[in-house]
Amino acid sequence: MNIKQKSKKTVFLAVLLAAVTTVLFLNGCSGKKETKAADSTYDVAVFVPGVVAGSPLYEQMVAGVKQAAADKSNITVKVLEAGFNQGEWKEKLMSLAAEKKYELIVSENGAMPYVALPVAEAFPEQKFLFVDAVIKPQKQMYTLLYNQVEEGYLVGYLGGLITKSSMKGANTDLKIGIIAGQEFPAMTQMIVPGYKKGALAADPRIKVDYRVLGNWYDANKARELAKSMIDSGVDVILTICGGANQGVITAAKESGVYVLYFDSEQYALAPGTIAGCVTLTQKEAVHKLVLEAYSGTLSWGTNRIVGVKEGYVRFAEDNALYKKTVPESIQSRMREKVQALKDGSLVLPVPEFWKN
Ligand code: RBF
Repeated sequence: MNIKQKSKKTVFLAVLLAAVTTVLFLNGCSGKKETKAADSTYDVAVFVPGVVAGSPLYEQMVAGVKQAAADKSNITVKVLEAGFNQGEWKEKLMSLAAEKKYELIVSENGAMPYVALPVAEAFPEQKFLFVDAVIKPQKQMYTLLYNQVEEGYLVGYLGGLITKSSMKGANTDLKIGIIAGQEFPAMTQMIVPGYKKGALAADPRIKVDYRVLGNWYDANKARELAKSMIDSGVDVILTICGGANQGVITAAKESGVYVLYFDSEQYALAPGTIAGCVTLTQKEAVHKLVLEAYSGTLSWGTNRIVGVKEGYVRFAEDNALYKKTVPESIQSRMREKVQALKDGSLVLPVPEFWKN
């Protein structure tokens, strides 16, 4: 190769290198859209505000997204457990959105739409699906809120019927309990008031002992708390403290009293101890909503509130373990209440605060 040929080759290589660099650079700049066109995936991130294991609604949310991904081969799922330090959630959500990889971020609990507001502002293309939550219409968000007044009422009524019954574990005190992981608006304005109302519908003399654990994971502390309630005469406890629920179940089992379980059907965790489960069809809801978001039919900026009538809040009354634990006289009164909520002869609206 002579000098002329050599320099020709150098120029050619330089031009080629410049062209390749330009293409790579443009691809990098154009970001998500171009990459998406190339890989045509629909990427969903599930932001878990806590950990999945032991938290009934988080488990259902993840299962619902995974079911959507099983239906559509180009839906991908990443699950991010943001942990129990709530002060870190905003930053973690911001980082997730900053990846600009996910068409949809799915999360759950009443605090999350508010945590996400500044993130939505910073990333106006990012879409969010929040379940078990509500916020004023925001065009990047869809929220689904369950009527937890009804949900609390059904277990409160059952607790009331049990504490005044002659069931093996029921004492003569008319006292039932509720243990919450932490105090938050849905707890104080829907769940606890619903629970109390249900209990009083069973017998107006019933007292409700409401305690707050202070976290969603400490089963030992939950066990002690439950034990002290039981010692003071409580014979039925509604447990809503995520991974710490196990401690409440242990204390109840040891003392031969009853547990009411929230959000999912879990009689098998402690047959004979778990006397009633009220469930939310969150897995199905998330599955359906993710598919709608995927196909472009989800109407962003919508807030939906759903309850017993719409089939989203259910009392798990067909389970053999429930039928074995609770006498038929109580089962039939539960059926009547469920029917009353279905046919509208009993109306338990969510407070105005939630209706944006
Ligand atoms: N529920 C859980 O089961 N596990 C949790 O870790 C958990 N963390 C929560 C954190 C916040 C800030 C809020 C508002 C709620 C949390 N919940 C948790 C409650 C959950 O969203 C739901 O309200 C209850 O499970 C009752 O349906």
